[in-house]
Amino acid sequence: MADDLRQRVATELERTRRRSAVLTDAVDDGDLVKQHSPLMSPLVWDLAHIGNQEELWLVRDVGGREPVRQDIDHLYDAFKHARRDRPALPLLGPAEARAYVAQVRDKALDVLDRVRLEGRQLIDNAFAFGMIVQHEQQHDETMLATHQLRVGPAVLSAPPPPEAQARVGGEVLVPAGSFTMGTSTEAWALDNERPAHDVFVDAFHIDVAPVTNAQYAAFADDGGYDDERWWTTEGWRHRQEAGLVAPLHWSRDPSGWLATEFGRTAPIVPDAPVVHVSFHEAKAYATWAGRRLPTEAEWEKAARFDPASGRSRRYPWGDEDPGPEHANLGQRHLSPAPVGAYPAGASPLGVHQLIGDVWEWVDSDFAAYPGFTAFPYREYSEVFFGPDYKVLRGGSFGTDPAACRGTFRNWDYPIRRQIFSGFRTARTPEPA
Ligand code: AVJ
Ligand code: FE
Repeated sequence: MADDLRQRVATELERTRRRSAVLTDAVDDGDLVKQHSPLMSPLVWDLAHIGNQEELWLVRDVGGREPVRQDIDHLYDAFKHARRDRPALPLLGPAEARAYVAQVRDKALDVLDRVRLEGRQLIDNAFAFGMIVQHEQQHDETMLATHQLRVGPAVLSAPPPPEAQARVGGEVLVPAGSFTMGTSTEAWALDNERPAHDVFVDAFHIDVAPVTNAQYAAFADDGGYDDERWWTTEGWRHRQEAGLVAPLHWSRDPSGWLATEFGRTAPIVPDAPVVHVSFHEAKAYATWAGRRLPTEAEWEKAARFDPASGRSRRYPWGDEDPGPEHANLGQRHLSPAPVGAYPAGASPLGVHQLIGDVWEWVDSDFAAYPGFTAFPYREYSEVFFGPDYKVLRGGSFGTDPAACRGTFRNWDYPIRRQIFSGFRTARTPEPA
């Protein structure tokens, strides 16, 4: 049992490192140390930060071993230096960073071989390894967003996403009632997903699919960006200051809207979910459409609640881990898939593509669930709770299955859109 678990963890660490290598080997040293956007770290920072976190958590904490490079801890502490300031730090260079992460990995695997995985230590130690896998995957998604901002010829490639297999659209009614939100049993769930708790949710309608490029283009083409009525006060101020006219990476062409993805420019795919919109843009679209964004509880109920059994599932399709038939995850493709491409991933109420494709903004601040306790450290989630951050749910095409669950919560500032962010809309039924 313990050896099985050791093998699974080693496989996950290895698989995840291959992804980090793809993202950092695809570009030359100049591109690794360069800042592609003030919103992002140089890729070489993410790489060494991945190693430093693994050193802190697995080598020093779980393993009780001597530090490998205590002298560099401060350079890779995300709270010490803002992303925009990181290129000026005396960072490890590409070759040094690669050697460092490999050295840390050797030690972490040695810790994994010897660590106790029984009883209470099973939970704590296995979680530490699971958390490190998720942490690396999260930074891999961040590095993928950096690649999206990089200017120059394409260096990443992947097969196109599957085509639509079913015609999906419109909305479904989710009946009023309580459901279980969050989890107390999911082994790798982070502190902010815990504990499981019952939430009563009034009846609501929710879109069967994320808002598509064609739908979003209709808003832009209708002058949505120039009409203050659709925007919140804060959203309108940001739209004015930032000069927003379309999603990030869109451009206007006589033939219509184009989008640039990982160095390739092509007409927008009409029936694929819109990506690279901020919370403010998502909310303005919803208001223009006579609708609203779902709350976080509504989103999770639509994603997990099974009316037949009354229980919440791990994923919309059931309790099985995600497979390629369920959802567009893990950088298997380099763009969201058209709506209707994943009928096997739909929820019992018939809501599609809740997991994968695009992170979905919900109209909720990032807040603690009742009974929350910070684990393993306050800086993972607790310091971000409050009105500054909005929640995103469901994961994107760039999110690995290890870092994506029906309960997984992401968060960001409402102005951010360099992440793979989209949305779907909802509405409250009219009183009978
Ligand atoms: C959960 C994606 C908001 O990238 O800031 C990475 C994840 N935390 N290292 C982030 C994270 C620490 C986090 N997000
Ligand atoms: Fe990190």
